[in-house]
Amino acid sequence: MPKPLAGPKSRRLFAAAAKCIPGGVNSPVRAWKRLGGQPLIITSGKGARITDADGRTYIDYVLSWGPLLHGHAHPQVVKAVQQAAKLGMGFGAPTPSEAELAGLLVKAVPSFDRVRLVSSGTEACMSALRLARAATKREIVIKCDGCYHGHADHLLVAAGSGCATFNQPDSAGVPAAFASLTVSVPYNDLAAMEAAFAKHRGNVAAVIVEPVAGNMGFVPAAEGYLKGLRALCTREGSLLVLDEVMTGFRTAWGGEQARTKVTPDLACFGKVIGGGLPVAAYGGRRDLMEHLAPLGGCYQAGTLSGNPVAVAAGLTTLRLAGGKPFYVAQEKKLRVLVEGLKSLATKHGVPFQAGCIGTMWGFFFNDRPVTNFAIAAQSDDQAWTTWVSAMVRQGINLAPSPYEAAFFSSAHGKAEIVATFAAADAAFAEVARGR
Ligand code: KE4
Repeated sequence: MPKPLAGPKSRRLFAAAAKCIPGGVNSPVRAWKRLGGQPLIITSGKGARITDADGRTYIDYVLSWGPLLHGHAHPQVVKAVQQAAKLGMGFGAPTPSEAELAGLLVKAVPSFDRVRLVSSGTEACMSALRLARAATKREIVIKCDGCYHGHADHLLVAAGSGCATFNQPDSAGVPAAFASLTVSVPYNDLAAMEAAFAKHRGNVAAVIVEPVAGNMGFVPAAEGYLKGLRALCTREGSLLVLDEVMTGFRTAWGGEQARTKVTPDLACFGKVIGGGLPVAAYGGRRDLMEHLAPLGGCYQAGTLSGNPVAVAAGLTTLRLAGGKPFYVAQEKKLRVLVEGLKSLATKHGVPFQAGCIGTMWGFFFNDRPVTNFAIAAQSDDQAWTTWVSAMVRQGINLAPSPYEAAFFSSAHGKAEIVATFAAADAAFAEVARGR
């Protein structure tokens, strides 16, 4: 059995945590089950790097699962949070900053006439679908196998991310009646979507989809797929909901809907718009959003929605990016990393797929392009485990599941890319030896 990836202090701290927290983690995918089940305990981060309890540093491509567009503890983000906190941690009342963030989102996101701030992607997706059902007076929601839209009961159907990691795409505790109104079809398959509409004609409230799937690994929408979904929903009188919790201001300024010019009826954002603190949002056309209380009969609420300290982190993060040029520049750097990894895999004869959009990327140990969850699940698990373990051992932090995406930040530069190549070269060699 290879040496555990976590050092002695991490192991001690994890054992203590497991005495109070189920599985020692506050979110299952952090449990590192596929990497030996003993996660690193992280004590700090700065720029592109994190440090664990044993003082080891790692170039980080998890970036808190996507929020950290500018790396860890960016000085201007930290300063904004400190200044906001000094004015009070929150008031349960409207504040100037939440309206500023809402204004920035409405200006940047093509589908947003109105936006409601919440505290997590789960809340954003759950609320957007409640609104879709209220506005259309229909019940069925169609999602895609391997896409993950948070852990609301009715969305834990054929779900990705941690659900797929633990082979639990449907969760215990969700009554069949709750799940029965959710239909899941393969991603990138318009014929399957058409068939689902035919089966539930007149009762489909919404289709919810990740415009770039990041919870079955990194799987971009196929050419024409999003446009096809848009046309189908328009024809059927259903709402297209883009779950941009991961892609929002990660792949492009304004999200994938800005980059692809496919405008949904509603969209969900999170992660980057909170800059690492709990901010998420859902929004869309004014006529839809005005179904929400206090204007309409669709209820959604939240104690910490629009919290000024969290909003300060999100606003500063978005202002630091500022617009499209930031993503063009970052993608240019990230493409060097991705193409270099592909070249190293080829050098060692290891079947490897990799891609990137904006500052989001991912890879599969597969000999063919991955376009949906079923193909993702056929990837070489042993190769993934060997390679990722070897990368972590050499100081490169990657998601502990093959059903996740990877991320890049403006703090990642040439030094990080060169160090990643050196680690990857040795890791691919280890995979090749084991084949
Ligand atoms: P949260 O409730 O975790 O903030 O967001 C749920 C969510 C919704 N939609 C998409 C596309 C998402 O990726 C997520 C959450 N992403 C996972 C990682 N794939 C969060 C990490 C975790 O669950 O610990």
